[in-house]
Order: sequence, then C-alpha cells, then structure tokens
Amino acid sequence: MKTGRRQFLSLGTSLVACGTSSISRAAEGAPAVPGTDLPLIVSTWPFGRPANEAALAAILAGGSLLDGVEQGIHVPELDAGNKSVGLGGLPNDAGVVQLDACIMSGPGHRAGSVAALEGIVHPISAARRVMEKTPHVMLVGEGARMFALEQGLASRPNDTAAAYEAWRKKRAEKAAVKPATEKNHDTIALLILGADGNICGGCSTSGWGGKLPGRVGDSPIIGSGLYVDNEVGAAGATGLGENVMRYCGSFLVVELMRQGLHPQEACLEVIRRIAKKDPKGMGISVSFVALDKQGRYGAAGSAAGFQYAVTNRKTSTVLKAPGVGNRDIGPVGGNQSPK
Ligand code: SD4
Repeated sequence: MKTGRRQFLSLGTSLVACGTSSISRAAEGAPAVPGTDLPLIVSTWPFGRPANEAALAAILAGGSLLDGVEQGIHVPELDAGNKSVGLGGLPNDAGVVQLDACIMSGPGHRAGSVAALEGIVHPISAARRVMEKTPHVMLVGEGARMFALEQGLASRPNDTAAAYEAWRKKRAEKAAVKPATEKNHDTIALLILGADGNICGGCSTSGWGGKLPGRVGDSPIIGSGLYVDNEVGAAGATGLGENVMRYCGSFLVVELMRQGLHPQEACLEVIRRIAKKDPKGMGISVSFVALDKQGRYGAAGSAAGFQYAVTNRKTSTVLKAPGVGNRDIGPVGGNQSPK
C-alpha cells in the first residue's frame, strides 16, 4: 500500500499523540547534529519511501530498529509490481527468481544473510533469522530455503524443474546472460539511525534480471551491498553488483566516513575510485546511500538520476543524488536531517 504524504503525517502525529514522543533525539553516545530528528531512515530509490514509512511506523509503535528494517523492507518484498525486490522480481536466465538479502545490527556488530534463495516471500526475515538463530552469517541456496521454511517463513511454490529444462534447451542457442541495463536491476538498501544513537540496516533484491542461475550479487555480501559500524555510520548499495563486490563498496563508504568525510562525499569518492579502476569508467552503474552517527546522510550515483528516500517523523521525501559523471542535477539533499 502506498502511503501518501498526508496520510503519513497524520500517522506520525497520531503515534506521537499516543505517547511515543519520548522517541526523539540521540540520548547518549555521539549526539546527532542539533536539530536532527530521529529516527532517521534512508533508503534507495523512490520505492524506498513507503518502506521508510513502514519502518518508522514499526519503531514508533515500540519496535526495535531491526523490526524497523525488517518491516520496512517487507513493503517492496511484497509489492508484486516491484520487478527488482521480492518474488515479483525479474527471474534469472532459467526463469527462476533467486533472491539475495542481508541485515546488520550496529549493536553487537551482528549480521545475517541469505543468497540465491528461492520461493521465500521475505528474504530479509530469513536473513534476520540467520543472524539471530544460528551461529552463522550467511546461508545460500537450498540450505537457506530449508532454514527459512523451518523457521516458519511464508513461501510460494517455485517450480524450477520445467524452467530449468526450458533454459537448458535454449542455452545452446543464445548468449546465456542478458547484459545488465538500468532496467533489469535495483535493490532496496535501508539504513536507520535510531533515537538511542544505534544504527541498523538491511538490503533485499532479486538481483540482475537474466543472471546465470546461482549468481550472487553484492546485496547479501556484508561490506559490499551493506555495511553498518555503530561507531561511524552505515552504507548500502544498488546497481551492478559485480562493480560493487570487487571493491567492498559499502565498507569503503563507511571507512571514508570514519576518516571524516560527509556521507555524501564518501559515496562520491567510492564511485570515483571504482570508476578509476574500471575500464568502463562512469558506465559502472552503481549508487550508494549512507548516513552517519551525527545524523547526516547522502547518496551518489555513477550517473545522474539515482533517487533515494529520506524519512523522519516530520517528513518523508525522495531526493536526487548527484551523479559522479554529471554533478549538476540538483536539487541535492544530504546535509543534515530533512527539514
Ligand atoms: C545485484 N545490486 O544483484 C544488485 C541489484 C541491484 O540495482 O541493486 N540493482 O547486483
């Protein structure tokens, strides 16, 4: 369900009126920038906005930051019209949707991840269960699916046998993988800075449409598609995973913030570095979102046009990120909390 701005504001008002107004600013640790309204939620793409709003509602209703991440990401995962997240996403080259997701908790520096997961409605919940119920960080393929089923997560049949046979026959006749374009990949990466100064994040995608069966992108790889460091901040990626994984992209954004860069500048710098090494230069097709412990946030893309969503109790909005190849696309957000 798409939440309109008016509906969102009244939701926020009624929740505050119900006694949750104590959730406001960072109480301890490094304080947020004065005037920053927390929780602050930042995510990729315009479809991140309803996800942010669901995350905020979960937190204002008394949920944890991880509840916010999980319930926020449930929104695009359930949206059958979303062709890049959840079971409505574009299938691989065998006609099968394979999903990747991960989650990270700043407190405890914990992480959980699933990759090449079939038939599970909410991969982000499977990732959270891996983090909370197992001694592992990552489960893949059939093992991940069996684990998710054991955990009682909702599933939908994914009949791979027929799809595989059709794929096997066709494979000899054509190049196996369709080239990635801006149209056959997207991801939700959602980051939250809580009122207590803690940070959590999550990421979920169906990945590169037409990918080879078994291909895993950056999104479930801790440090590539997502990274959270509770002392510094968090970052998440969207775009062509092959161009993020080789550089530990989200980890690098966080490390540059640790060195003092503003989140937006850190995103830009990582894209510059990737583009410099990559023969495709600005054709690398990657974007990052980031927020820091001070409540600053930002995003950048290898090209103009990347949009990201920023939400707090006062406002929920979609901003344009600067593209490294073309920085003159304003208006650009990224200084402090949205006003
Ligand atoms: C992947 N990074 O599987 C994901 C897809 C994506 O924008 O984010 N595309 O490579």
